[in-house]
Amino acid sequence: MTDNALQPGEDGRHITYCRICEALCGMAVTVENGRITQIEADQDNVSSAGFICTKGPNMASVVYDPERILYPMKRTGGPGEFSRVSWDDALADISARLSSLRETWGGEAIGAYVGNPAAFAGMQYDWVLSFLRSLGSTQNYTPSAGDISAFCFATEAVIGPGFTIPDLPHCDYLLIVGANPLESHTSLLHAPRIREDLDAIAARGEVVVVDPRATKTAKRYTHQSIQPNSDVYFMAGLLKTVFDESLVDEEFVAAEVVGADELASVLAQLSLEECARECGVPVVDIQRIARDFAAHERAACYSRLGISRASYGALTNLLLLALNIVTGKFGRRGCSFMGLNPYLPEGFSNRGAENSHGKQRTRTGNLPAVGGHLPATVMADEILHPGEDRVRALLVSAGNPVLSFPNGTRLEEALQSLDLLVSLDLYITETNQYADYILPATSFFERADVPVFSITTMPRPALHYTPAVIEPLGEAREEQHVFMEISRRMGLPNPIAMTLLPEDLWQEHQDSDQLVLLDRAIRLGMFGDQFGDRPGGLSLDLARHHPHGVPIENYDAYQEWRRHARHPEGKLDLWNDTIAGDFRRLRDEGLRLKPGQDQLRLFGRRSVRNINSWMHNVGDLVKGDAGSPALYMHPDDASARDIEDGQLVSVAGKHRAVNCQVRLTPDVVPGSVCYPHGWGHGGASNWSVAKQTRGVNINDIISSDVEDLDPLTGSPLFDGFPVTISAVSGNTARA
Ligand SMILES: Nc1nc2c(c(=O)[nH]1)N[C@H]1C(S)=C(S)[C@@H](COP(=O)(O)OP(=O)(O)OC[C@H]3O[C@@H](n4cnc5c(=O)[nH]c(N)nc54)[C@H](O)[C@@H]3O)O[C@H]1N2
Ligand SMILES: Nc1nc2c(c(=O)[nH]1)N[C@H]1C(S)=C(S)[C@@H](COP(=O)(O)OP(=O)(O)OC[C@H]3O[C@@H](n4cnc5c(=O)[nH]c(N)nc54)[C@H](O)[C@@H]3O)O[C@H]1N2
Ligand code: SF4
Ligand SMILES: [Mo]
Repeated sequence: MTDNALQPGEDGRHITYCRICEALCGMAVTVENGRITQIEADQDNVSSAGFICTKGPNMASVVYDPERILYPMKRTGGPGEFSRVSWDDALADISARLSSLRETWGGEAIGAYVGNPAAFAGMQYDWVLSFLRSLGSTQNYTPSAGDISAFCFATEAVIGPGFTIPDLPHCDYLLIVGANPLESHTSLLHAPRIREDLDAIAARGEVVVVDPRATKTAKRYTHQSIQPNSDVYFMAGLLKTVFDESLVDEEFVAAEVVGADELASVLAQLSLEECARECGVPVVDIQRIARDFAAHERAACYSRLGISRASYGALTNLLLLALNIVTGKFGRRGCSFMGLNPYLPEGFSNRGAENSHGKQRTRTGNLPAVGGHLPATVMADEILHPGEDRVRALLVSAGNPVLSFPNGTRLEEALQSLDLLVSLDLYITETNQYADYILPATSFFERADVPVFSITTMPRPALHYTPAVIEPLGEAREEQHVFMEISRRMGLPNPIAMTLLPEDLWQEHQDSDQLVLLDRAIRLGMFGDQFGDRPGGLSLDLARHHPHGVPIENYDAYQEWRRHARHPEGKLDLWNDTIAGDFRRLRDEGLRLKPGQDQLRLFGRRSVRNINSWMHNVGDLVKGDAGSPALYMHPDDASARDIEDGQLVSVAGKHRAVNCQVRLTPDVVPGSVCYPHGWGHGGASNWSVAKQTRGVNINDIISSDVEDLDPLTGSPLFDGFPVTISAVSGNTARA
């Protein structure tokens, strides 16, 4: 029996890939008596070639966790008190209640929050949006404001929706600002063998890592320290140097760019000294990095979370993209370029499309949706704020916003005020303990998949298809089938057909699920087999016969952005009124949340042994220090406060405080402290192992007050929030 011919649950060695994070590492999974008994790296996966991290093999402990929810559950008592119901009863009641709420209050009464793991379940973000659209609702919340909104704001403004990525295989100088790919395994960039990529770039030239902490990535390459929440000044300083020292690629700018003059003229109003003072990077270092960057023909600047959840996160992302563009390091070999989207139809063009930013806004705080995603930062307010059009029912899939966003306590209050809360998850969590229904989702081993979003972030694109490795446990069901069934019972079109097909085909595809429709999209896409007209072209059938992945080669990747360019003449557009307005805000207000005299800037971190809030119930992943995160603090800041290593301290934000243990380390820049998110398990969640860990919920002390958010995205200040640290007597590490 060949590797890929196994049926789900059949004994043997199944080839698949991990979907915990964006690396999508190839896996070889042994199934015996229908159960997963071993998970190893797939040595032949065309992308990960034998790499796997510690979380991947531990996923079996999630699949078979005795605390996993395997049957539909209805709440029959207080938080966390559930009893088993049938799928039919659950779906009948949910559909009827949604229909009745919609009839009484209109579609806007129904909202959704779709969390991080949905990024690896086909097009879940898109078809949930379609589902809401079919109801007449715009209440679509995701973690984007804590993650990609700033990035997406910039890309959509300058080019059009899509993802720009560095050309790792050909780049000689990589400037990484605010990302830690050796521990996060990359984000908005699919490169499972990132360490080898970065080592090769460093051997050819240089990798510079701008980070307030000497992370694993920073330590391995050239580290440039910076103050949290100040990158807007750092990026402005780099660009200013580029303009002042004539490092602009004039030919490229003349041919492809509009708005560079406007950008140059606002930057002229800032001095390099001011930039250096604000970000803590000396003028000479800003100049050196700008010159080195410009001097390398094949250079790229890449960034992720570190610059995105800042007071000017959106503007910073725009400046970063502008740096790549005005130096001519865009759409060229070895530089930054737009990732391929093989699911778009052949001949696709985005010319003349409108920028969606700000077209939709929250009722409370007037914050914009970015790419159709509203900021979860104000979701609690949107539920609690009185009014005819408030959200009264919420569907939560693959998310735990009570822990992942600020002011979880207010969200808990809001969730309890809803008429209907439905969750699709693997566990009873801090969020869905309040649900009326918890519907059991499949783990990724229990479903077939193709990477839809990730493929657009691959410098070396490849199509990976995986069948399910095992049958769903208990009565677990795929999210797509649950949403399709609710739509059917409510008399609404199939949300997946709505996402992938023109309206005249919806009826015909009322029962088609996403694999069928994604196959159709890929076959009609620029590399597709065109249903036989282009033999050898892509189809899921082809991918099915190549379980280690099908590389997509022989095309000019660097020109992909032209299909996505919104500008009527296909230009890269660096200027608009929103950007001008944000520069005025910077000039008039500066950094609003600067720390006071005795305050420090709190920022976050990720470690290889955990993922956001949800693998903490796996004993092996939370042993020792891994289950007891500490507040990193510089020894100078500690001695100024009479704080010793290992001591319990209070970390006070604007409204609340938490207590945690301090670890002194010179790795964090003086003036800052560092603590990870996703901890503080409690309430009536059924994560008994996770509840024994000693981490606290750091989001308790970060503000979601509207005046503390980036007005262009609604992003909270996850990195750089001013906090006051003081010693606590006593010996418990729990707040
Ligand atoms: N302070 C601070 N806060 C942050 C961040 C930070 O850096 N600092 N990071 C932010 C970022 S980048 C993100 S993406 C968010 C994450 O925010 P969320 O997406 O809200 O939270 P997760 O912890 O990823 O929760 C995922 C949930 O999905 C469940 N789950 C796992 N697999 C599946 C599946 O296949 N199907 C279903 N239906 N459920 C599944 C898990 O049990 C868990 O309950 O957190 C944000 N919050
Ligand atoms: N092991 C593991 N992997 C993960 C996750 C996880 O929880 N655990 N989460 C996944 C998710 S949801 C995401 S979105 C990605 C994120 O992927 P990354 O963005 O690569 O992950 P982070 O470790 O948050 O990296 C952000 C870096 O920015 C730095 N930083 C903080 N503040 C600032 C600042 O003001 N300026 C600058 N220049 N740098 C700053 C931090 O010190 C950190 O090193 O990771 C994914 N991968
Ligand atoms: S890096 Fe780890 S968690 Fe991420 S895809 Fe690979 S094995 Fe899974
Ligand atoms: Mo994320």
